[in-house]
Amino acid sequence: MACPAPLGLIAGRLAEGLVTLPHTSYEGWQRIVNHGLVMKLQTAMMDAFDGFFDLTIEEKQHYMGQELFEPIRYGTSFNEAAVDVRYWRDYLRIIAHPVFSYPAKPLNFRKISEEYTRNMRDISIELLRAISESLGLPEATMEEALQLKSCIQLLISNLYPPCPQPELALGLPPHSDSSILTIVMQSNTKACLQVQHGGKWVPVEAISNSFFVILGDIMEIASNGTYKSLLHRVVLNNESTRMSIVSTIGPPLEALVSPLPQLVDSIQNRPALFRETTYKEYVQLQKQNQEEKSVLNLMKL
Ligand SMILES: O=C(O)CCC(=O)C(=O)O
Repeated sequence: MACPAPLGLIAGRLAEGLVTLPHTSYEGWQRIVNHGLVMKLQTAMMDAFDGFFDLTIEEKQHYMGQELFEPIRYGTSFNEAAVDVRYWRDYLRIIAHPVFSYPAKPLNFRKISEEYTRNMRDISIELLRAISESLGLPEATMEEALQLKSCIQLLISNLYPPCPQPELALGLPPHSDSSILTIVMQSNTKACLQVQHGGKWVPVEAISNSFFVILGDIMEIASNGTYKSLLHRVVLNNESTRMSIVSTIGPPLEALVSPLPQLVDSIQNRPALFRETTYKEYVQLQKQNQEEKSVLNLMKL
C-alpha cells in the first residue's frame, strides 16, 4: 500500500525521546511511550478529576453552562444541542490555553492541571513537528501555519460509570474530533474506547504509562488528506467505572484552516481537497451536526 507519510520518519524524528509504537499512523492513531511525563503526574491528574466528580451536585451544577466556548463546562451529554439522547457519562471540560481556566475545587486542581496541560502541549507540538517532517516539510510548518503559539487547548475528563445494560447505551457515539490532535490517557479498566479500523471497531487497550494519540479533522484538512482523522466511540461495561483524560489542540478560533499550500499542486494532480474555513466555524458546525465525519465531508471540494 502506498503510504505517503511513512511511519519510519516519525519514529526516527522521535527516536531520542518520545517513541511511537509501530502502527499505521497515517490512519489516524498512534500510541506513545517515553513521553517523559512522570507516572505521578498522571495519577495526580486522575485524582484531581476524581475529586471534582466527587463534589456535590450543587457544586458541579455551577459549571453546567450551555455556551459552546464556556471556559469551564460540566455536563452529562455529548451533544445537548443536536440530540435528545443522553450518553452514559459525566464530563468536565476546561479551556487550558491560551487562557488557563480551572474549577475552584478541588484545591489542588489548578496546580496539577496547569503542569499536565503544559506537558501535553509540548508533546503535541513535538508530534506535529514529526508529522511536518514526515510530509517532507520543515519541522515548524504545521505549528506556524496553524498559529499554535495561540492554540486552543481543551482538557476534558470523561467518567463512564458501570452501566447495567451496556448493550443499550453508549458512552460516546462514533465521531472524529474537530481538533488537530487529541491525546488520551485512560484508567486501567476494561477497554471501552474503540477505533474504526478496516471497517471494524477495534478496542484500545489501556496500557500503563502510554498515551493514545488520535488525529483530528483539522489534521486531515491541513495535510490535504494525507493523514486521516480517526472515527472512534466509547462503549460501556457493567463492571467498573472508566475515566479518560483528554487533551486536544486546535488552532485559534479565528484562524483560517485549509490544506497547507506546500501540499497542493494542481499541475501535479494534487488539488486542494478541502475548502478554507475558520476553526470557529468548523467547531460550531460540528456541535450542530455530530455524525461521524459529516462536517469534514461538508468541507470537501
Ligand atoms: O473517553 C475516551 O476514551 C475518548 C473520549 C473522546 O472520544 C472525546 O472526548 O472526544
